[in-house]
Amino acid sequence: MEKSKISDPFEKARVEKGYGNMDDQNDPVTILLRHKDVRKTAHNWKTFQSGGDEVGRIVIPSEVAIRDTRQIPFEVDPPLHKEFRNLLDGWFKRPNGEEYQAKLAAQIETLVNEVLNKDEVEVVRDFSLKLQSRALTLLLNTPFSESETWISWGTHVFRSEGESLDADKANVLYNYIDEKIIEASKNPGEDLYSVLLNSEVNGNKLTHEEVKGIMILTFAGGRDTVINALTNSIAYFAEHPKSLQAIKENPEMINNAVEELIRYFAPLTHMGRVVTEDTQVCEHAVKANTRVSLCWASANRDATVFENPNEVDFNRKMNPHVSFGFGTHNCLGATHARQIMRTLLEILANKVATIDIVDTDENIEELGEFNRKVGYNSITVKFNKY
Ligand code: EMZ
Repeated sequence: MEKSKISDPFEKARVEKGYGNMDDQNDPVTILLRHKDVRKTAHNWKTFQSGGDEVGRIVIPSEVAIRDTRQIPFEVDPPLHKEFRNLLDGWFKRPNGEEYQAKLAAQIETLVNEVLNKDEVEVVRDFSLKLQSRALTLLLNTPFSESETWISWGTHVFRSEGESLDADKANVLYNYIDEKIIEASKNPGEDLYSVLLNSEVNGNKLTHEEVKGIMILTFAGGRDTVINALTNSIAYFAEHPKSLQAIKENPEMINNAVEELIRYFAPLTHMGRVVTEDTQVCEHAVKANTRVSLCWASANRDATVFENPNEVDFNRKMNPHVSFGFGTHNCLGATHARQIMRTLLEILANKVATIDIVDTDENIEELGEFNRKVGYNSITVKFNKY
């Protein structure tokens, strides 16, 4: 089997019944698998809630045990959700700006030059994590040097090797953010902390806790997801050098290529919702106060929507993938993530002729009856110049 392949473990269950089951810390989850059901459920925020009292419960694995701060706007439902999105959307669309893009391209070019001069590179730690952390300094508008601290935290802020939830690690992030908020309130600058401290929602200044919730989401939500997207892209191009050449020859295909890679990789497998009343999904009864999950990874391979869903096809015409979620809670960081991917593809296509895979250790998620490869714990490659 190709090493870069991300197979679809959900197909049989998706076709036969439309859902699967998993346990998570004694709080079971009904995993919704069909594109239509996933979108419908994502839309229905009244019956399938993101907010609610138990902060961290919609994440799988649940973060109830390691987090008290509500991530905003991710764990807030309408109508308040909209107020926060209105406040944040403009800031998170800055990656569309020319100056931002030039800075991002310069960062990525430096990093690609660095790895081109090495014999072997472990991509997760020495490429993707660095790229993600450095790019985050642009999104937050903080000094570049902060990225050194973030890189030292490793790929996930709540998980460590061997531990799916690591409270000590989470506290490192919480303390860091607390400190930065206090600093910004004493000495306001032009970074996201300062901007938020100066903002109002519904006529009230944001509290420390609200700013913290937005910042935790910004750090956690776009971390392993972006790292998976970047690392999987490198693995893909290692095994499909012609696709990289095609991009070099036809740079106008980059946007489609990025959407297709993101569909195929689905860097975030699924996201939960808490059911507020007894109801039904795909003719299956679900009880109030249980959890369902919207399985983006499965929806993206639904053959009723995507032709040859298990193939990466940069010329795909219709691509209504749900890798950035769907409906109310569509990904706030999507503009940034897309810009990172586009820039990476452009620079790789121009500088890298081929990539050799030396060694891989896959990251397999265990989801009850399903096991899904989401990326790599590590993958060592050699980048070859033109
Ligand atoms: C949460 C989540 C958001 C969660 C879009 O996803 O990402 C996960 O990696 C975090 O653990 O807390 O931010």
